[in-house]
This record gives sequence, structure tokens and C-alpha cells, in this order.
Amino acid sequence: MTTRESAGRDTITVDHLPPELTRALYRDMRTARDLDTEAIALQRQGVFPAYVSVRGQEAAQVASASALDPTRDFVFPTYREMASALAYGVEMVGYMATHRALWHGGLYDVMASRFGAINAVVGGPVPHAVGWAVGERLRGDDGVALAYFGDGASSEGDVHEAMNFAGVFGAPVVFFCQNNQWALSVPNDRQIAGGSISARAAGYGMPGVLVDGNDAGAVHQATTEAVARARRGEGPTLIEALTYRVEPHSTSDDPGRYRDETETLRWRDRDPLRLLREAMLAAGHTDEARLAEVDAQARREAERIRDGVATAPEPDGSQLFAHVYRETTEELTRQHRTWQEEVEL
Ligand SMILES: Cc1ncc(C[n+]2csc(CCOP(=O)(O)OP(=O)(O)O)c2C)c(N)n1
Repeated sequence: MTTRESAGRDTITVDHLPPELTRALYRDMRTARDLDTEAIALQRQGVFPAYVSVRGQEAAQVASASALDPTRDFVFPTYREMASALAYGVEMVGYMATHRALWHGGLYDVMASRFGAINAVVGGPVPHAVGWAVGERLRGDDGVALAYFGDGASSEGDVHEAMNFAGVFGAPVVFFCQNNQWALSVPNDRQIAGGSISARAAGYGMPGVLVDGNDAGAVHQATTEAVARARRGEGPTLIEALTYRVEPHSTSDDPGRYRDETETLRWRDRDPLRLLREAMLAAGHTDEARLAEVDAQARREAERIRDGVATAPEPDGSQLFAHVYRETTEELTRQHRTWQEEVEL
């Protein structure tokens, strides 16, 4: 059983996993790491107004998203799930364009990707996931919703209501909490009174699983089991992946004002990418030469996405009015006309 202490181990093992799986996890985690670095640079260059780093959370994100079926399931992310999007197969130039604030939902097709738009309302996407999951069952389909949220979001009423509803109605949802130990400047001990977030699951009548969020194999296994359970019609699961936010909350934050950065250094050392790399070498899943090749490919892919985002054309401003309602209102039509007149001046 994973505990808060064992989730801080310095080595992991992948001996029990298929080598193709660990190689795919490594490739996506490596690409996400490089893309994250590029994204921070784009913010510094003024291309992105702001950015939220996923560094240190790549195992939690890539290994959970890759346990899903992108043709059947649906992901409800927050603002920090770039690595999940990448692993799920979302078109990343369009996804990252959201950070350029060109268009509120990015430039990718949310419905076709089955990966929701970036959502900055803390806890907000969690009830959406339950709604979608209940709808899926009413349609007679077997898709599973996965809702990402943070330790801070776990204190929101929305998350309680979503879990309670899902527990009572047996909705096919995986509640995936990335406990990165900080909700902006608020630490875990101001968020959790009962020892862990996963312990709350009992009150909702669902299994609660605490997993080392920096152990890609363990995250993948826990998520695969939760998805299978939901698909079999046995209801929701709450997974708490214990990890750490090693970067500032966002590019606008200064964590030195509220936390002891020597603890951050310890977690930087528990780098999920390094842990996976060492475990793969130890298990004979790869060798240094193959890893060097994957690293080079990941770098090229991150650069391709960066260049695509930086040069993406701005969408036509009239799209502002296109997706507000299925059928537009008189007021919106009036505003659209006014906007048109102003741009034509
Ligand atoms: C409903 C709501 N309340 C407050 C905020 C301001 N806010 C933005 S991020 C954040 C912290 C969220 O922490 P957590 O859920 O742990 O996620 P993390 O950012 O650590 O991934 C807060 C309070 C918000 N965006 N939405």
C-alpha cells in the first residue's frame, strides 16, 4: 500500500510492465518536459501572457492519460494538463495556442479530441465530467470520464458535489487528483484534515487510491484499474497521485515568498523522468543509445510545436460570437453587428 512516506522513495521499478509501455511513457514525458521549457521561454518572450508549468508532474499526467481510450473516453482538464493532452494525442499546436489567448478554447477540436478546453475555474471541470459520464450511460455507451483536479480544488464544493453525485449514481468517472502539495500559496496541511484526499472516497462509496505520482508505472496501473472498473459499470474511483509542484504556480508567481525552497530541491531530485529512465535501464527496457535517440526526437517535436504556436495565425475575430449559444440571441446578433461596423471603420 502506498503511504505519503513511501510516495517519496528515491527509486521506482518497472520490472512488471511491458517495455513498449515504459518506452511510450518515457517518450511522452520527455517531449512534455521539453515543451514545458519552451512554453516558459515563450512567456518570457511575450508570446504567452502567462503559463503554468507541469514540470515534475509529467508521470502523473502522461501515465494517467495513456490509460484511457481516446476514441471512447473524455478528459476534463484544468489549466495544468499539457502533458496529459500530449499523451492523449491532442493536436498540440492548437492546444498550446490557448496560452496565446488567441481564442478562449485554443485552436483544436475539443469534441473530436475528446479532451476538454483549458479551464481556470478551480474544481469547475469536475462536475462537468460527472454530467458527461451520466449522459454516456444514458446513451448506452461505455466511455469513461477522467476529471483532473488539484489538492486545492479538493476543498471546493463543486468537487464534493461531483463525487457525491457520482457515488450515488455509480457514474463511470475517474477522479484524478494531482496532489502537488501546494494550492498556489496554500499548503496541504491547510487543505486536508483527515490524512489524505484519497481517504475521503469512503464517504462517497468509492475506492480511494493513493499512488506515488512520480512513479509512472504505478500511476498507469492505478488508472488502468480505475478505468476498467468504471467501464464494467462498477462506478467511480478517486485516485490521489502524490507529487510536487517544483516550479512557481504560474509564471506570475514567486514561491520564495511562501515556501521553503530546500523542500522544492528535494522534489526536483525526485524527478519522475529520471526515476523512469533509471528504472527502464535497470529492467533492460532500453539502453543509453536508444534513450539518446528518443531525447533528440522529443526535442525536435517540442521545437516543432513551439514554432507552430508562435506563428499560428490569429483567428477571425467574428468567431467571438460563434460558439456562445447553439442558436444566437438578438442581443448577440446586435453586438456582432456593432463589432463588424467597428472593424470595418
Ligand atoms: C473557483 C476559483 N477559485 C479561486 C481561483 C484562484 N486560483 C487559481 S489557481 C488556484 C490554486 C489551485 O490549486 P490546486 O487545485 O491545488 O491546483 P494546482 O494549481 O496546484 O495545479 C486558485 C485558488 C480560481 N481560479 N477559481
